[in-house]
Amino acid sequence: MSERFYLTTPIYYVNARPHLGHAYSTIVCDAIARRKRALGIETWFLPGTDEHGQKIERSAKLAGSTPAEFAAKVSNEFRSSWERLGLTPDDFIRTTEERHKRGVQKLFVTLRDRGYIYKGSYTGQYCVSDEAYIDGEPGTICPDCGRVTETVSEENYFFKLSAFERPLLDYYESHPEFMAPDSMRREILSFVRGGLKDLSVSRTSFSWGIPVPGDEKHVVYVWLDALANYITARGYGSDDAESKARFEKFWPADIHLIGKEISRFHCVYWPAFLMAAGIPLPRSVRANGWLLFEQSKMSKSRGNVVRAESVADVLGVDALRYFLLREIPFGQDGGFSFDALVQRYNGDLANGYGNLVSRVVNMIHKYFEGAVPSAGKLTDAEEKLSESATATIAEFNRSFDAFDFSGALKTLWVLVAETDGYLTANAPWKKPAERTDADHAALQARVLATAAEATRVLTARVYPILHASAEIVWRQLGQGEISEASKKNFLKSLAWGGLKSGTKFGEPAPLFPRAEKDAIDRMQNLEDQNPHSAVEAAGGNDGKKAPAEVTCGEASGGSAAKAPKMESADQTKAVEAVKPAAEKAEAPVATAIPSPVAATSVEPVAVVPATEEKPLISIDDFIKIELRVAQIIVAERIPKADKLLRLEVDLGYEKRQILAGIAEYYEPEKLVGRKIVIVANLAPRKMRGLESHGMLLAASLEGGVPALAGFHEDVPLGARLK
Ligand code: ME8
Repeated sequence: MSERFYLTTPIYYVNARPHLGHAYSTIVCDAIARRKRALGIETWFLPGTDEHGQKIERSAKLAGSTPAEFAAKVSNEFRSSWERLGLTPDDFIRTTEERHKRGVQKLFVTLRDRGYIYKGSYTGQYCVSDEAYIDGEPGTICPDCGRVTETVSEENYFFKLSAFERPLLDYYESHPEFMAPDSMRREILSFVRGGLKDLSVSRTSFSWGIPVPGDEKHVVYVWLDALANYITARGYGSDDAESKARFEKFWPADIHLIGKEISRFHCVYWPAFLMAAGIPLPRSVRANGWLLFEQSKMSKSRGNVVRAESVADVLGVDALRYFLLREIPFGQDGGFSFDALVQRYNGDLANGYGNLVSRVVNMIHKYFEGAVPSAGKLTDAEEKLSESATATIAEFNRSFDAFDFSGALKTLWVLVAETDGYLTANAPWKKPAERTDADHAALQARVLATAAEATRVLTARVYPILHASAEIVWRQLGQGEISEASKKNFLKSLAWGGLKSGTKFGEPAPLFPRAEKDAIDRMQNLEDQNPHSAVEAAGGNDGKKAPAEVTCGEASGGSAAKAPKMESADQTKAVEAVKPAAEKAEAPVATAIPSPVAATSVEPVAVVPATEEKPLISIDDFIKIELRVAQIIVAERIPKADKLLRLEVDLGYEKRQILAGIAEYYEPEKLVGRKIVIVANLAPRKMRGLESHGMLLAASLEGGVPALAGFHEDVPLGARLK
C-alpha cells in the first residue's frame, strides 16, 4: 500500500441541491479516508462541484440569477451539507475556480499540441441533462435519463477517441484492478469493443464554460472540463514549484469513487484523455450502485429525493452512515426507506452497540467506581472472546479494504452480539447465594475488564464509520480524544489487550436513544419543509413553469418534488417491531432486527366491471398503489398453461418477471418492445411454479377481452403514474 492515498468523489452538478444519493458516495469516501488516516497513511479526500454547461446556464436563468451567482449558492450548499454531516474533505474543488480553469486550458492545449484534437463539424443529438452526445435521429430519447435529446449543429473541436480503442482494451487487460464492480467492467469492455468514435470536446451554442484557448467562441465540453478537476485540484496547470511537487506526489489518484451511471466518462473518456496528454492513469474507478427510494433511483429529476440533513437532524449522522454502509452491499442498488432506517437504528445501534456500551460503562461505574479492574485469572470464555475479537479485526479489515462495508459491519456486529452474550451468560450483576463475596468480586472484575476491552476494540474499528459516537465512547472508555488517537495512527497497532487496568472511565452519556414513533414523522416533516429544487431554493420558480420550458433543464422536479409520505401503518410497524431496550442497562436486550425486504409482485390481468358500486377511496389509498411504465423485453408462453404468458419487463431501474393471463389474446412475439403500465408494488405471487413480480394493467372489454394500457407519447421507463 502506498504511503499516500488520494481519493475523489464525483463533482456534483449545481443544478440540484445535495440529497442522500450525493451524500452516499461522499460518506463512503469519508469512511475510507478516515480509516486510511487512522492507519497512518497521508490521505487526500477531494469532493467538489461541477458548475459549467448548458443545463446550469438554463437553471440559473430559471432562478433569475447569473450562472456564477447560482453556481456559488448551490456549491455552498454542498459544502455546508458535508460540514453538517461531519465529513472530512481535505479540499473542495469548484470548476469555476481560477486554478481549475488554468488546468483545463493547459490540458486542452496539450491534447491539441500532441495532435489529438482537431476541428470539425458536428450535427447530431445532445442530451443536455446528461451533457452527453447520443447516437440517433432527431427526437431520439436519451438512453440514460429518458429525456428527449436536442439536435446540435456546430463547428466543434474533436478528440481522437477512436485512436484509443486498442490502447484502452490493452490497459483494461493488463490492469484488472482498474475498474469494479464486474458488472461495470463488463459494460465498459463491451462499449469499447463496440468501437469508439471521435468525441466532440467543445461547444459554441452557449458561453457558460471555460473558453478554448485561442478560439474563445468555443467553450470546453463540460465532461472534459469536469473530469480534469481530479488533476487541477492537486496542482496540474499551476507552474509554481509547490503545485508541481504536490501533483507529482498525489497523482495518480488511488480511487475515483463514482455512481455507476457515469462509468463511461470515467473508464473510457478520462483514461483516453490522460493517455493522449501523457499523464498517468488513476489506479482505480469504483462505482457505487444506486440508492433507490420508492424503488426507483433517487434523483432530483424524478422528485423522489430525501435530504441527508433530515435524517441527521433526527437520528444523528452516524445513523445515516451506518444505514448506508450496512444496508446496501457496495456496488449494488439498495433501497432507502425511513422504515428500514429506523429498524436498523433501533435494532443495531440503540439495542445493539449502544446498549452494550451503556451496560459496560454503567457497570464499571457501579461496581468499580469507574476504574477498569484488573481481569485476574482468565477462563476459557475470555480466551474465546479475545480470539473472536482478533479474528473479527482481521475479517473486518479484509472486508472493508475490499469495499465490502456491509460485510465488515456485519462481522463487527457478530462481536457486539458475542460480547453481549458473554455479559449475559456471566451476569456480573447477579450474585448467586452459593458464590462467596470474593469469588463474585473476581468474576465481576474478570468479566467487566474483558467486556470493556471488547468494547474498546469494537469502537476503534467502527470509528471510520460511526465517528461521532466513537468520539463519545472513546472518552467514556477513558481513552481521550479519538481524533487525536487517529492522528497517532491508532488503527495501525490496534490489538486485543490494550485497555490498562486502573483506566478511569468518563461519565456515561446517552448514545443512540431509541427512536420513538414520531421519528419518521419528524424526518418527513423536515423533508416537507425544504425545497428540493436548486432553482426553487435559489429563489426561482421552476415548479410553476410550463414543462416545455424546463425540459432538460433538470428543473422539472419543481416545488411539488417532495419525498412521498410514509404510510402511518408502516411507521408504527417500524417502531413497534423493535423490542424495547431493557429498563436497566445491565439487562440483556433483543439483538438486531432485520429490515424488511421490499415487497413486489405478480398477477394476471385485472378484470373489474366498471359499473359495479364501489365505496370511494381517498387519495391516500390511491397513493399506495405504485403504477409505473415498463417495457416488455421477453414474452413467452408457459407450457401447459393456456392462459398465462411469462413476461420480462424493464422498469429502467430494474428488470423483473411478470405472469399475465393474456395468452389467449396476445401473440407473445408481438408484445416485445411494447410499453405497458404495471402495478409495481404488489407482493410477489407464485403461479405454475413461477414467481410473478407485479401486475399489468388492461382495460377489460366485452367477454373479458383485455386491452393493454399504453401511451401515445414517448414515456421513460420507470415513470410513475399519479
Ligand atoms: O454526474 N444513488 O453529477 P451529479 C447513488 N457532475 N449515488 C447517487 C445517487 C443515487 N440515487 N444520486 C446521485 C455528475 N448519486 C457529474 C459528475 S465527475 C467528474 C462529474 C451520486 O450531480 C453518484 O456518485 O449528477 C453519482 O455518480 C453522482 O452523485 C452524480 O452526481
